[in-house]
This record gives sequence, structure tokens and C-alpha cells, in this order.
Amino acid sequence: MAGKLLPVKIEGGLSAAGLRFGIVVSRFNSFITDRLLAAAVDALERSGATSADVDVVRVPGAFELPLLAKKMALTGRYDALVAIGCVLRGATSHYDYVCSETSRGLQLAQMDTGVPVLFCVLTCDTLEQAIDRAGLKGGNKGFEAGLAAIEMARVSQKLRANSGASLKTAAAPAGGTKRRKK
Ligand code: INI
Repeated sequence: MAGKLLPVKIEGGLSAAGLRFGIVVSRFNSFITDRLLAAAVDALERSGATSADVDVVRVPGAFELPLLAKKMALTGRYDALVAIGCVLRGATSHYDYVCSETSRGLQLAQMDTGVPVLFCVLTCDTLEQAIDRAGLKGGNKGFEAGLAAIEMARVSQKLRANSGASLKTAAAPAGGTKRRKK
């Protein structure tokens, strides 16, 4: 038989109204990244974000995404960031270095700053795979990242609000705090 415990659910909604987003996008393979960017912006806009709430920063390639994501996070201006890139496998091991440092760097950027950084970097063996994920058979990963950014921003906001409430309770117990006379 199921117990009676009803856990408190903390979930992020999908309204972007009033939230601020930063998008950092690489110029490399812009045929793909432009489509991912357009879909991410579309997701934010259709969820209630306004032009003033969304900034787009461009960098040369995926390898440069982490540094700019971290710089943007440190401004304190954004509720969430989306990093957009597309790395296509070539004849050498360059692809592996770019992929691993980009993903590692983006994870570090969000862990170091506490600002969600959504990973919208396609890592594909072929151009066809990338096209599929930028608006064809595989949907559009940019749109998914835009929605995920809203969810992460909202759930982070709720967590902050909840922790504020419990801190208040701890700092000011029922009956008020009594000062000792000297
Ligand atoms: N950058 C990409 O974003 N995608 C690629 O496919 C790619 N390849 O294959 O070389 C790529 N290389 C550039 C790299 O990201 C840096 O911009 C460059 O090495 C300068 O630091």
C-alpha cells in the first residue's frame, strides 16, 4: 500500500515573462547555428520574453563559447544562458578536442557561477545529422534549449524563494527573538 507522504514538488514553469536570457552563439557552421538561434529566440518569444530581455553574443567557434558564457553569467544580468554551436567531425582529432573542452567549459561556467547554461552544441559526424537537428527530422534543438532555459530559470527562482522562506523561519522563530539583557 502506498504511504501518505506527499512530497513538496518544486518545478519550473514555462513562462518567460520578466526573465532575462543571454544567448552565446558560434559563427562556425553558421548555416546550422543561425537556425538553432532563430528557434531558441522563437521559444523565448512565444513564452513571453520581450526583445529587451534577450541578448545575443557571437563568438568565432564552439571552443570560445565557455569563456563568453562565464563572462555573461558573471554580469548578474541573466536568469539563464543558452550556448549554441555546431561541431562537425573532420579528418583529424580536432573535433574531439573542441567537443570535450566546449562541454567541459560550459559545465564549469554554470557550476562556477550558479547561472544555468543550456548546452545547445550539436556534435555530429555529418552535416546531414546537424541539419536534421536544426529544423528537420530531429526537430530543432535550439527550440528545446530555449524552453529548457526557461524551466531552469524558473525552478532556480522558486528554489531561491523557498530557501528565503525557510531561512526567515530559522532566523525569527515564532514568538520573536529575545535579546538578553546585559
Ligand atoms: N568550431 C566549431 O564551432 N565547429 C567546428 O566544427 C569546428 N571545427 O571542426 O574545426 C570548430 N573549430 C574552431 C574552434 O571552435 C575555435 O574557434 C578555433 O580553434 C579557435 O580557437
